[in-house]
Amino acid sequence: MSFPDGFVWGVSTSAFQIEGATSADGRGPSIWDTFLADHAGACDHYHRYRDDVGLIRDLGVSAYRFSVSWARVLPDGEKVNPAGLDFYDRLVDELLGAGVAPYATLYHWDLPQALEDLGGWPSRDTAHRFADYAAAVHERLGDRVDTWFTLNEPWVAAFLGYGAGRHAPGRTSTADAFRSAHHLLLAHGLGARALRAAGAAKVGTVLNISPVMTPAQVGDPARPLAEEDAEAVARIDVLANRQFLEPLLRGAYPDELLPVVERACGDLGHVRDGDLGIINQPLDLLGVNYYTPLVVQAQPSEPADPAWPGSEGVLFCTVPTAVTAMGWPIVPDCLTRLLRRLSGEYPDLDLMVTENGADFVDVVTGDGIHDVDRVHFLEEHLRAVRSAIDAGARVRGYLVWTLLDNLEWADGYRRKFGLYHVDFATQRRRPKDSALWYRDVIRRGALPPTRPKRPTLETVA
Ligand code: GBH
Repeated sequence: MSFPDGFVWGVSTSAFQIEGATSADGRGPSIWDTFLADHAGACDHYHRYRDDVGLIRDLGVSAYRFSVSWARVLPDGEKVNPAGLDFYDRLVDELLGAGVAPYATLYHWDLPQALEDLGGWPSRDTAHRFADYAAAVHERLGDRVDTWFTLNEPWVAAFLGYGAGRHAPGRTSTADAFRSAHHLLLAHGLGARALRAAGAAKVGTVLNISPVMTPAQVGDPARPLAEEDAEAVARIDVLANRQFLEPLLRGAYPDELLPVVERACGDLGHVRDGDLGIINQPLDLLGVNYYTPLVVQAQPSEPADPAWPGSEGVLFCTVPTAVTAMGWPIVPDCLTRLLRRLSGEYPDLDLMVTENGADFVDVVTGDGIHDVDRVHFLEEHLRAVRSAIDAGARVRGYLVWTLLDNLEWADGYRRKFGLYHVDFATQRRRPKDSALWYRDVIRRGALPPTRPKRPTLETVA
């Protein structure tokens, strides 16, 4: 079970989830500061980044994917705050000193509140502001950062933030969700162009592509579908995946999407001539965040879910597989299928798993943090990546979500995805068994021959 030479092992985080220090050195508020009451401390990474880079180095990873807080760099959305950039300057130097390649994500959901006040993502101007912001960050870090991701999961930002209101800024308009999705894509295109013009070595973006299937297909992918179930699967695949993949990689929206957008928005006026050409920039790398599949079936009486405009008659299903603590079904085989699908449809595209991980309840004892469920989860998903590579998928690396237990957005601090445990009262970090296991995998460049056993009642006592 070894991985190709040059395979990138890494770990991912995002600014809002770990940095804290929300008013330090001139940072302005972001939409997530406004949306969440209890958020100011997070992991205090802003002050502890040196120690945290030590933890990253201890893992032996070759890459660390972090995100830049737009509200540190442009607190009022307009004027660059050099002190905000200083933080990333120090972080990048610390990473390079530790032998870890910095991968910068420019937008992981934390829009400056000042730009939300001017209209946020439903406003076209935000895409142009993003390009200016990208250029400002590149100007400071571009001599040392080679790999740039414009956006993280635009589906979430648009449809949970502006459609379902479950994420910041908490707005509930399907029209605004579709306009946001388009403007996020446009921001990617304008940002990618600005980065490229400034000499960025590698430009990519990150999507949460979700394999879509019926409950029966979870265990049996080849299972033939009833016509109405095939239609339900196709409809959700358009909204979740093709809405983003096709403009980015083919320069066109799927035909099936446009009537849905037109119905929600009244017209297609926000999609202007030339936009798709801007969105369709050459991509050096597509980041894929994978956690769990979307499982659906036809159910005529079902109303549309606000996060899925046009999903009338589609039921989102649970499946009788193992689940994480958040209830997300654990289906590693879907990661293989997803990577193979992408490499099949886009044979020249380099892929990277930019997030994969899980929330579990960890067993904290005096002698360590025991998270055998997470070890098993990671192991099974790495096997799935390996199977995809064997089948010819161009997967260049794998980054675990995430370094530290952190602020899990609307779910707060109770969700634990970290390789390192954080005691939020003291900010003490301790490696979980999964951190030690991952370090061993990286050292070997392969999965160890045996996997750790789940403790029995006897061994626990
Ligand atoms: C990632 O998103 C994020 O990039 C990361 O910041 C986060 O910490 C990590 O996952 C763990 O959650 O029930 O309709 O609200 C994961 C993609 C898509 C998963 C939306 C949760 C909830 C859908 N997410 N999904 S809904």
